[in-house]
Amino acid sequence: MTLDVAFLGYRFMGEAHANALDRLPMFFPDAPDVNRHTLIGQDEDALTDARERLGFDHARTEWEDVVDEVDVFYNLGPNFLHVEPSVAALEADTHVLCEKPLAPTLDGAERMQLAAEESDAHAVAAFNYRFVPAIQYAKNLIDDGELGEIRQVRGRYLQDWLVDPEAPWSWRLDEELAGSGVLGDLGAHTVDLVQFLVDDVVSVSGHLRTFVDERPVEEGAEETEAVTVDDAFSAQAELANGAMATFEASRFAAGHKNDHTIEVHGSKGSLKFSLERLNELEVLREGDRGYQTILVTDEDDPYGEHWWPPGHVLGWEHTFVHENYEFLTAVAEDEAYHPSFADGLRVQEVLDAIQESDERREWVAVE
Ligand code: SOE
Repeated sequence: MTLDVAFLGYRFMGEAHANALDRLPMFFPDAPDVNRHTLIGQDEDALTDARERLGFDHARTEWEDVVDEVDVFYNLGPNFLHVEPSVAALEADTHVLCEKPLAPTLDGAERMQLAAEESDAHAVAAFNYRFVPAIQYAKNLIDDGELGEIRQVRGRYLQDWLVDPEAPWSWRLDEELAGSGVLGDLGAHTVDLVQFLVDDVVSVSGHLRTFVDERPVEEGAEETEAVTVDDAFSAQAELANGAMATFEASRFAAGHKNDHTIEVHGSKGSLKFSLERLNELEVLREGDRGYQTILVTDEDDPYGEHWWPPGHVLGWEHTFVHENYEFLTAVAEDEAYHPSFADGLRVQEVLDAIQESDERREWVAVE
């Protein structure tokens, strides 16, 4: 089976997913064949260049003309373009993969999930970090009861690209366009991982801050634009299994480029994962006096047989290869796939509750 695909977006996420499609035939030869049908974007010059570079047959500026012409629609655009194109594609029974956060607002995410329920197509939320081999190894340990009853989880995601007050404004800093700031951009990943690894978040107490509320419209410009989203957030949470969780994310954490960390403590042991050392998992089992570092690159580790000999490590881009392999296989074989729009909505409900809790200055239950 050959799947015709369209991408909306050709920048960071467009490149990450195009690179993943390039890798599949060599390393995952049983993946379905993909035909890069149409690339969608607004800026005609950049689009023409990207069409060639990313290997698409056609380039179009209107997503409305494309969503029912292909088998699979990748929504890799900015957050404000997540809802309408994804809903239209699902109404045409076109399979959708949409980047995170699912939508700028809870309302938008609910509309997307409703469209997913009414469609015959797959509706998939792109949380690529579920596909880190060490994260899947951690999930297996937790599910097998190796850590016992899980009592505490700590997740944080730190970047530093906004520390400089002169760093220019972008759509990511605007509430209308992005929905929220670091909460949706980075917090969404951590909330998804905690819900994937341990359990659903059922109530939260959140705190959001904006440190710099105006930025130059572009590098070096005098003119400024308001920043209307959060620069950093922290939250404490209760999970459905009774565990305590804490979340933290920032784009102001000087020295941290892409530092995503999860720690889990159970009645029989603990684990630690850091995206900066993504081939490793630190595990402490009952009776151990310290953490042991496991290199998750063996042939029988998740996705290990597809890549290099043990110890020949993988990187950030491989998470997208694994994600695309699972997604396209689920589409071709009509199998269930997670994370789905329902999982994405569940994350959005948590993000919304964190924002509401900050506004109300009290704990909020996740509906
Ligand atoms: C930018 O903050 C960003 O690219 C996020 O949007 C991604 O989701 C994350 O994986 C890396 O950082």
